[in-house]
Amino acid sequence: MASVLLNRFGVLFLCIFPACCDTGELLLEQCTPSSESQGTGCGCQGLKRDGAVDISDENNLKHHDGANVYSEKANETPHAPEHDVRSKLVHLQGGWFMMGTDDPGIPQDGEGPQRRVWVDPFYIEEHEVTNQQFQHFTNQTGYITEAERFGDSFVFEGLLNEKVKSTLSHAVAAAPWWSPVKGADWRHPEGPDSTTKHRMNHPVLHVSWADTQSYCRWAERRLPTEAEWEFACRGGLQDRLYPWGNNLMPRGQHYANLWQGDFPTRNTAEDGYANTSPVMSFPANGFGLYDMVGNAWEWTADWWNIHHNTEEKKNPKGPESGIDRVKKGGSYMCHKSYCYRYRCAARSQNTPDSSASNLGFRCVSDPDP
Ligand SMILES: *[C@@H]1O[C@H](CO)[C@@H](O)[C@H](O)[C@H]1NC(C)=O
Ligand SMILES: [Ca+2]
Ligand SMILES: [Ca+2]
Repeated sequence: MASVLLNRFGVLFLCIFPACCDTGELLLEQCTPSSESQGTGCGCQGLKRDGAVDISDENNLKHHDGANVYSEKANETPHAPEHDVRSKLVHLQGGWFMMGTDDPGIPQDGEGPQRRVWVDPFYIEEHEVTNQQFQHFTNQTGYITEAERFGDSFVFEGLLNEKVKSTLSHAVAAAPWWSPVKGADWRHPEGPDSTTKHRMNHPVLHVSWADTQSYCRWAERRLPTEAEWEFACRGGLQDRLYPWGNNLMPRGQHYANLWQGDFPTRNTAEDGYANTSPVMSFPANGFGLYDMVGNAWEWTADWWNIHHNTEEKKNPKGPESGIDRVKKGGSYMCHKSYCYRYRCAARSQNTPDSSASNLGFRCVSDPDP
């Protein structure tokens, strides 16, 4: 049975895994952000939906299943090139690699210990799913995202205009720069007055974990496991912080869309972008993959858990159950001072129904049988 909890930020949320709720220790670790994580946290963990909203496991959305039944009368642009419809896939050989780190930037995120992990060969999309691609999917299927059903989504306040700001009811206490904005969704990333018209090649945002499942299934793909994502991020390098090495800015160049300046008040956008950037605006890693760190956070398939050991693992899929799903890579909002998570070993989490103005995804595919 589900139980409703009030966390210390005064945000109601539903714990659908009583084993977690019933254990004080687990509750502290998994159901509320730890106090230490605030200093370095994105505050993203505070993005819980109000208990008053029908916060739910995926099954509670069953009455919306009509939207998930893909329309036979597809409204597809007849001659859209395949790479506009779905991203190009890059083939990765897989194999053994060292996952995680023994020198964790944010130890309480469970970045360590470093461990030997095997991943089978797979294909991964070369860039984050774009607005254009997501629109193609919704045009064809009539799919309605969870943020559209809930009627709101989290937006970084620094991107809101005064009109929208004046309508805000409350922010997340631990992360006041996040506001639930009515009418914010993937088509309206900064609220009802905003549009993606000039950002069709930017990563789609405000997608929940269930939304990513629907998209990837439609694309005949799936979300990467955390291990696959991290293998892809590392681009064939060993024991490096970033997809390109250990130096954040080789030859003084920006290699990812991150935050420069002082978070959350001053974004100098020295890298060219205060918000998201068009995908592939920064150099690819050794595997030819773009924006693995920065631009939008990326959902993975795994449940969140911070306890790992050094035991060798083959194709790990994370815990069987959990409260939050793992996201990887950091976003355009990450600055070293508070969200040093634009590293391959870094990780963070959100409840699967969360959606926000810095969270997207990409899909992977298994080799043909
Ligand atoms: C989706 O449909 C709209 C309205 O018919 C159209 O303007 C748009 O180009 C379509 N987008 C894609 C990617 O097919
Ligand atoms: Ca930037
Ligand atoms: Ca990214």
